[in-house]
Amino acid sequence: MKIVAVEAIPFAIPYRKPLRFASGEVHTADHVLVRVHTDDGIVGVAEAPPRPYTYGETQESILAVVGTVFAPEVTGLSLLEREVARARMDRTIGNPTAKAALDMACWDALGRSLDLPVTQLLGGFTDRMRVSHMVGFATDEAMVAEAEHVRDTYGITTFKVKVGRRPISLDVGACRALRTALGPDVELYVDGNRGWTPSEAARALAAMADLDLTLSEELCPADDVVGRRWLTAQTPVPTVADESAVTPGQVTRELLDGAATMISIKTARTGFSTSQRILHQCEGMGAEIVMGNQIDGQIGTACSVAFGAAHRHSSRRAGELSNFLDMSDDLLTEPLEIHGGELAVRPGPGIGIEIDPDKLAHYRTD
Ligand code: MUC
Ligand code: MG
Repeated sequence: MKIVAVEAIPFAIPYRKPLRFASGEVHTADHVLVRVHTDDGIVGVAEAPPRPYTYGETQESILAVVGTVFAPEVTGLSLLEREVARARMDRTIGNPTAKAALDMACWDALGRSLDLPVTQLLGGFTDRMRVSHMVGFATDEAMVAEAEHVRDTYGITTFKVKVGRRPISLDVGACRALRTALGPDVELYVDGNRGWTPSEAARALAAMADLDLTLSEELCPADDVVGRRWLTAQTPVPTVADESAVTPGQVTRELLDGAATMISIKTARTGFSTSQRILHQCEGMGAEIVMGNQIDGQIGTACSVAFGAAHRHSSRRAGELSNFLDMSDDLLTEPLEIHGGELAVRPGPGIGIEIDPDKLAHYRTD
């Protein structure tokens, strides 16, 4: 169970339809595949999605930090020394998706070594999650058509609508069009990716008061310290901290400040080890959580559902597990499938996925 090598492989898979949101847009999944090799021939895998507009990482920076800093720090450790690996990686500030991918690849290798699914090692609560679909910026008609297609094809009835545009009336109109078209039985919530000021956010939420929004995520920047508290104190819609709550310390700050009432957990940025800390922290503080999506491919989505389904607290709400549907292809031998609005955890040891060598050879860019 000793780590003997770590590989970081860049790849690029185009999106059929780009995702647009207030802080950026994604046209290509230019991710990094991280592979951890052990002395007994086990290989654990995970992927890191660079999100420069959220964390400052790029594909090149992930390759560099894994190759030159993290790989030497974890090589020689046992897969059971995950706390040592985490402590060593934490000497380096930032780089959340690079650290997370390495952490999850180690868990995958551990599961494969023990011939047990990671989801059972983490908690084994259930074997599936309801899926929430993210609708990016487009015309009202295109956003409605996408949501209807996803509902009719995959049975998904929970939608996160990207907001944060200027003028705010664009987003208010889109949310109203979605509610009108989809009816009262679907769940709608919004994510602003820091696009609005607190006063714009307050006006927009007031204008949408009749739309039965269940959550409002990251409507304005974390540095709007007083404004976020002011907003959270006045809105009856729970406020979710996403990119403002990437570390356990930031989670504490957001919740104790009254800047947010709920937390989005993304395994793509906190792996399994730190996500589990944040999950327990939120449970202890009485804060609900959402399993978020870092615009993950199928590898990242398999990680997210393995984690989300493993715990009661993370499996209560629909998880954001459908962004991979917009990719033109992926690297797995067996694609993930959403049926009846649910995604099942992959059976099998580790995360339960296998990389198709031909697809990797085709899409790798090194
Ligand atoms: C989300 O929930 O914000 C968009 C940017 C990012 O960092 O994650 C996505 C989805
Ligand atoms: Mg978000």
